[in-house]
Amino acid sequence: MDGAGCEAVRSTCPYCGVGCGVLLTPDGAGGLDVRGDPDHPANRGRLCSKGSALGETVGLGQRLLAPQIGGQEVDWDTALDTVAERFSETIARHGPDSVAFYVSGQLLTEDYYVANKLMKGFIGSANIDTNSRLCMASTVAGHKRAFGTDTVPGTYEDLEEADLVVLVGSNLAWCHPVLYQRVLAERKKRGTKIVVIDPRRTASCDGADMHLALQPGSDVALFNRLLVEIDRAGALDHSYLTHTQGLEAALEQAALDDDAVTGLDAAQIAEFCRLWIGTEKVVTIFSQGVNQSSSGSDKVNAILNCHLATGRVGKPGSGPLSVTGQPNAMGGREVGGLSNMLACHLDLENADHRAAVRDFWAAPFVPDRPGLKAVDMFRAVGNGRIKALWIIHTNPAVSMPDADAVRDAIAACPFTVVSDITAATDTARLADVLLPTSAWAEKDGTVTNSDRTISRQRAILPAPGATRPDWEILAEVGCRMGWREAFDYQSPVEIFREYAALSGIAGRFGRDFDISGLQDLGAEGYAALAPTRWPVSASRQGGRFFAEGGFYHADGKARILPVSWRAPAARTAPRYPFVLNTGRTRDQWHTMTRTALSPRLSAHLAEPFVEIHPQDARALGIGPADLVTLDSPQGKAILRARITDAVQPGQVFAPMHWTGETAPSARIDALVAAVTDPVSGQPESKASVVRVTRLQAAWYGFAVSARPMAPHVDYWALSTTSAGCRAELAGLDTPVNWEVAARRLFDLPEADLTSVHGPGQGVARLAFRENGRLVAALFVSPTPVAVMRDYLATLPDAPDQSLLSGRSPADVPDPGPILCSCFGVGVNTILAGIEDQGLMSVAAIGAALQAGTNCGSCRPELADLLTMVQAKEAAE
Ligand SMILES: Nc1nc2c(c(=O)[nH]1)N[C@H]1C(S)=C(S)[C@@H](COP(=O)(O)OP(=O)(O)OC[C@H]3O[C@@H](n4cnc5c(=O)[nH]c(N)nc54)[C@H](O)[C@@H]3O)O[C@H]1N2
Ligand SMILES: Nc1nc2c(c(=O)[nH]1)N[C@H]1C(S)=C(S)[C@@H](COP(=O)(O)OP(=O)(O)OC[C@H]3O[C@@H](n4cnc5c(=O)[nH]c(N)nc54)[C@H](O)[C@@H]3O)O[C@H]1N2
Ligand code: SF4
Ligand SMILES: [Mo]
Repeated sequence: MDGAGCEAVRSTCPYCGVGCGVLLTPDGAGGLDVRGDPDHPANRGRLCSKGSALGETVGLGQRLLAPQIGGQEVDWDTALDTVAERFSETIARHGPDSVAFYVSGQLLTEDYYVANKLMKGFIGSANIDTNSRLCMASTVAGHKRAFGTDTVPGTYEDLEEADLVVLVGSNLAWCHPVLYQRVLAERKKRGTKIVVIDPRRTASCDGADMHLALQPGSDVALFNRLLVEIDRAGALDHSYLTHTQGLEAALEQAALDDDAVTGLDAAQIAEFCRLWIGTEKVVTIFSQGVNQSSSGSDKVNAILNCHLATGRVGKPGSGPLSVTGQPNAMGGREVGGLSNMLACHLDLENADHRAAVRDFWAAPFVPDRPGLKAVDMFRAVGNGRIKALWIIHTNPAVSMPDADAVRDAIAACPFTVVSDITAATDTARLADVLLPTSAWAEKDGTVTNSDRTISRQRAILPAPGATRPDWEILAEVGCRMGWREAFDYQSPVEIFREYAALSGIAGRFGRDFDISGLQDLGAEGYAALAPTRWPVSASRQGGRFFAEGGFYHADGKARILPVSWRAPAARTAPRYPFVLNTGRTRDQWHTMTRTALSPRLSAHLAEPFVEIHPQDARALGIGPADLVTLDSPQGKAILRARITDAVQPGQVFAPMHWTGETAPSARIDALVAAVTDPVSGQPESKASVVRVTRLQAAWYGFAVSARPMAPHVDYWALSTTSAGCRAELAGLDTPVNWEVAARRLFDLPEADLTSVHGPGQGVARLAFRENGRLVAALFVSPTPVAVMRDYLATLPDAPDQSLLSGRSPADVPDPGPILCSCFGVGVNTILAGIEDQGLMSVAAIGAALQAGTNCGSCRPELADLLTMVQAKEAAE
């Protein structure tokens, strides 16, 4: 075991694209102790709340442990033979394009390589696409158009060198928290300036100098304005411009855009331009507010144009930095996971590239046209063109736009295989064949993070039950389809070596992705592989790209591309007057299959919600904690209203995380239109149109239980607590008998009941005991239930007389909603600290209450609370 301590194993966090190194130690009880790796260049020991809670998510309670066909457990031979036979049969009858793989930026590079080789080399179709289509496709397209290759020029160290960091459509504080901490640490030392460009005020704005709350989708107009101002200010870098072409046309086009569409005032735009132009060392970080747009590729190029025009590319402290979402989003792009690329940055359209890959793989045929991109792929599943589908490591029935239609398409597909770690997902429930895979802490491989650093993921826990790693399952199917020689891998290192050797061929074609320096890595070398930034070849090792030009278009020059602003595809109208923006919360990961297992992560925002401006809420008669219905032309959702001026009037924001498993009426992608960027095929997940109405619920409920609950009501949302689970409930009709309803909810036909009715019409409180021990409680009210939720969630430890009152006994103060998940510190505790102990800074809160002193992810929210209290005091 390499590194710190004799037992700790170095690995990589399986969540975001920051790619933090972790030190893992088994706790002896099936769990893991997780610490930040002080030697990993991405995080130097830091972790965010999600990384710190990894140990709470490795339990086996929800795991799928054996293959299933039609819901029945089978052995691996039966399952694998069935998959191989059905795919082979379908291909024989309907051709290779009648089958498809839909994979994930969370696969390890080795898994991805095998999936891509199987589809593009041997099945002979390019119908393999990945959830990176929903995530990074616009950046890939933008990079390729500008640079001739999909390459992030800079490195994370630029964040320490930059004097200005601009976040465009990135909530870095919540989505890449360790990078945000790196920027904040530097800001504290050197006063790095931060600008946030986002229609919504996010946690990332708390530490920022400027927040440009532009209109959704108007980024191109803003960056076109910046390009024009760069020219006007004489800030063009003429010597660097010799490495580029297209400036004149781009400037002409830019001048045609009217920056009024941003909705920002002219002074603010001017101030932003002045700051950007006047600061040589500027890093522009961009993410899903840019990519997930019907003009996503143009947004990317509008940003790259400004960096190219000023020569601020690949220099220490300056450059564009696309932050990748998933842990191996970058690796997937390198390995050719998208339906329009070959492995190692080789091009599907290039006959020489195709021939080289075909020869290297000894493959029968490499397709010469791109396969279906995600949205089109699921359309083809829906209309019957795709007849066999294999979904690996992703949950499209939740995360794809028009999710109800996608769910129906998967359900109707003649043959669907799903590889997952759990059967409890919206997608897995639709599978004909369900394949159990080993999870991150049980498997070996590599991932590449946002700054091209390849890190090892290392197995530390035994693979439970019959689970097997993804690469092995894919290779087994390849063998059984008749290509044993090509898929006879025994271990991930063999795959990695083959991949590295292929990248050498790409290098000889003059491609940038070349890791041939690692092609002779032995098992020991692979085991010990330290984080390594590519390229790794005889001529180059790591570093930045393009500081001296050297682009990958045939003439070696970058393209400054004329782009112009386009409004989002869906237009608001009297029937759908709101723009629906969607995204992430701090402590949940996508469809929650892992993070929702952690009580402390579940405590942060325990229920799906929609942010709505106070003015709009007032006009619609929506009060705090009301439930609202969102309708779009695609679908419908019920969510809790959070009234806040963080969103602009006419706009609402809802998280993407909730699913059929956790809150079936809150699957937000059911509302999102499947409109895509014409260049990248990436869906516009951030600008659908909706109608908002207050839900006229007859009753509201809050329930806690030591065991799983099975709600059957109009609205419910479940979350994990340290004692079991809790649920928010609501119904349109009041049950005739609350006792019957509660017993059914808790599945407690026999338990002893204590119940209190009133005070007031329709108020009921029911508590159930088994052997004298409290096991469940339900609180019902005709208005949203006001009880001390976080206190009650500690049941069964909660003393009962206080339980039925819904309040804690006087000597146990209610900590309020948990803000600091690492130390379980609640809002009320922090507020009391600020008011009673006079804590005046985030540091003082940390010193007195520990809040914010571990991962630091909650520091922006602590700062927000301080500002709120101070503003209140100032007003008094
Ligand atoms: N906690 C947490 N962290 C994560 C993830 C997670 O699930 N949970 N997922 C990971 C993944 S896969 C990804 S891709 C990243 C995503 O990371 P981010 O892109 O930072 O996250 P999002 O919340 O999707 O969107 C970012 C912001 O875009 C803004 N936005 C919407 N429309 C526009 C627009 O037109 N212009 C601009 N400028 N901004 C706009 C939204 O208001 C939102 O605040 O996060 C990664 N990290
Ligand atoms: N409205 C809206 N929709 C969005 C977005 C948005 O911002 N707004 N963001 C989009 C983006 S950027 C992304 S990246 C996607 C993410 O969306 P998804 O990829 O659908 O979300 P995850 O929950 O990460 O799904 C991963 C699945 O893999 C399973 N799994 C975990 N470990 C393993 C393993 O080792 N092997 C296998 N085979 N399975 C495993 C998990 O249990 C889970 O079911 O969502 C997209 N959808
Ligand atoms: S920032 Fe957090 S989620 Fe992202 S890799 Fe690091 S610890 Fe994991
Ligand atoms: Mo993503």
